[in-house]
Amino acid sequence: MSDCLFCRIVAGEIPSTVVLETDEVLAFRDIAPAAPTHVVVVPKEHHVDVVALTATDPDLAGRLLAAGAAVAAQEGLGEGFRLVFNTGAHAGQTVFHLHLHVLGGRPMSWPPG
Ligand code: D5M
Repeated sequence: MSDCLFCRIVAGEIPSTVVLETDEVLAFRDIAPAAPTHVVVVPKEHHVDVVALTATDPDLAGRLLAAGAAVAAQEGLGEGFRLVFNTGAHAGQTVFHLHLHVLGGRPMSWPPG
């Protein structure tokens, strides 16, 4: 999808700071970090959200989670981290290409805002 921001990052048309890449997923630093470590992990294939991905390819959803865990380990987040799928406008999703937020490096509160 040529008008999708994260498809364009996957295609290399928009620069990003990549921290992990496989055949299927790309992980890069969030441009507006909400924590000292903030990485987004995206499937290279376009899926709108986690509902769409689990409906069509639940195995890839599992591998996306594994990539998120690998990023957390690589980033040294052994004290704790958060994996977040904002899903839909009410949840704060602004980019409608599925992405897993990996957040860490500071204590976090609950519930989220
Ligand atoms: O999260 C969308 C996230 O995408 C948000 O945290 C900012 C991030 N973002 C937006 N543009 C870029 C670029 N160009 N590089 C890296 N990160 C970016 P959401 O859950 O949809 O609110």
